[in-house]
Amino acid sequence: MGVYKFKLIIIGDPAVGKTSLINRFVEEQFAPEYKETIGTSILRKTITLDDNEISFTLWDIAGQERWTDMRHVYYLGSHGCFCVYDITRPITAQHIENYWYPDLRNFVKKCPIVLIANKDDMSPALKRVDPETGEDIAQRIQAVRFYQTSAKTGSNVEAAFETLALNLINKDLT
Ligand code: G3D
Ligand code: MG
Repeated sequence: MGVYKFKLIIIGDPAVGKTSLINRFVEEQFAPEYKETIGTSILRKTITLDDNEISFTLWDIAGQERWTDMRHVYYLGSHGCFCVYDITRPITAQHIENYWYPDLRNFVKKCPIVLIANKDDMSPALKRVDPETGEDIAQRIQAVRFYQTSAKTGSNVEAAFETLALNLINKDLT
């Protein structure tokens, strides 16, 4: 039992659903605090998990995915990270390995990662990245877990956040 505060970041190509995932998780829609200088929205959410109170500060890169100048501010001090790709666009999954993961590790050496394939609600014909590919990428970037989520239906969104939180708490205890 304890009280925790974690900064989480969410990275991935434009339009994979980063903002939608955060909005789905933070149902109470407080006006997000927008930091114009660093192109980032910051939202807060507190949950109770196994008797622990966990306050998240969620940093949304908010349209500045290609803007690298202030990237170090975004990454600074993150405890955990979601890497998100769009299950209908294989290029966005490749970019996790070729771009986002190396970029993260340039700035944050160790924080745990949950890999997310978002838009799992799309019709099977449109889902062009299979789960095995997702699991392979997860292994190669040493993610603690891989989820297929839908920000639209909410499927697996809470599970992804809870997994990252539990990983951070357990890390804290050792
Ligand atoms: P980003 O923050 O990564 O750039 P957004 O992505 O959250 O802005 O989402 C980009 C588009 O994808 C949005 O559509 C959004 O509604 C849609 N989207 C996000 N998550 C899901 C999902 O799980 N399922 C489906 N079907 N669509 C999703 P628009 O049309 O508004 O651009
Ligand atoms: Mg966004």
